[in-house]
Amino acid sequence: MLKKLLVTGAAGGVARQLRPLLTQIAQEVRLSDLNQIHDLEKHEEFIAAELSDQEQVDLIVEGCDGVLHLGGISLEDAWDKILVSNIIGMHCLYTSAQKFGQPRIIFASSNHAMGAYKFTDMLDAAALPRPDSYYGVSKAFGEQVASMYHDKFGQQTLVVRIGSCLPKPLDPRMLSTWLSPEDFIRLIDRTFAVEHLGYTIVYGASANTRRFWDDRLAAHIDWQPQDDSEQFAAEFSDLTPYESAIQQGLLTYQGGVWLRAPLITESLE
Ligand code: NAI
Ligand code: 15L
Repeated sequence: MLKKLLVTGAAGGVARQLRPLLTQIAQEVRLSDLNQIHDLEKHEEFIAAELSDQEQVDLIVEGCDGVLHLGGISLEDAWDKILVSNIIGMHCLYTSAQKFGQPRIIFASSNHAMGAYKFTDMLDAAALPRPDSYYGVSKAFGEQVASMYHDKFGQQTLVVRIGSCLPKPLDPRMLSTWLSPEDFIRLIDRTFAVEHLGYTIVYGASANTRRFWDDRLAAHIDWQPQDDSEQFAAEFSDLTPYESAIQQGLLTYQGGVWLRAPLITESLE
């Protein structure tokens, strides 16, 4: 068990689902975000930090023996916003980690780093990134930052290309991409328990019947997801047109509609 886990992006949707389960992972949890968190449990503390500010990131990383890096822009946005939170932020985090004992890092990458692959493609960790958005590009960049810090300095990271981490799938595509919060916790547990993590990439999806990702290249961490989104399939009234569109190659990209959406061009003011 970790002594102190840092969770960035702790005011966000994924952290909200994981927080009650993190007592399985660490004795103490340090939550950080731009936005304040008020409902702290006994084992939790909160420190506000801007991820692109090196001094602030130093303060949150110091004293932690593991990091769950969820912070950043989590959807497509203007390039300059993505640049600050996801690109500069990633550099600050890895710079701090080198100063403070190289805590293992879990980097919340995204399926949108691979979102231009087709639904009919079965991807593993050796597949090259094919981002579908500025956001996806920033996640591919983040993965490469983690890779470089591993090769140069031995920093260990789990890159998890999260599909859709929600209490349940919200549309038919998520029957393939859904990651239950419980399976995410199982993954976090394995990441900190395994003797040698190195630089490992996994696809963050539960054991879904319709999964299109293959995690055999990460077999050394022995993550065994247990949930299957098929239990929710009946909630989508008619899957037939959707399934036949996939079969005909019309439906299309693993990242859904993102590849075909226009880029957001207005800038930060
Ligand atoms: P979210 O948008 O709900 O939470 C992200 C948090 O990061 C927010 O609370 C925000 O205030 C904080 N943040 C943004 N920029 C910041 C900055 N510059 N400094 C400090 N804090 C900053 O996102 P969610 O859904 O919780 O996702 C968590 C992570 O997982 C994100 O990195 C996202 O890209 C990734 N992810 C999530 C998926 C999902 O299904 N929810 C799927 C794939 C990836
Ligand atoms: C993501 O990367 C987003 O952060 C999340 O909000 C969802 O859109 C998810 O991917 C998805 O593709 O379902």
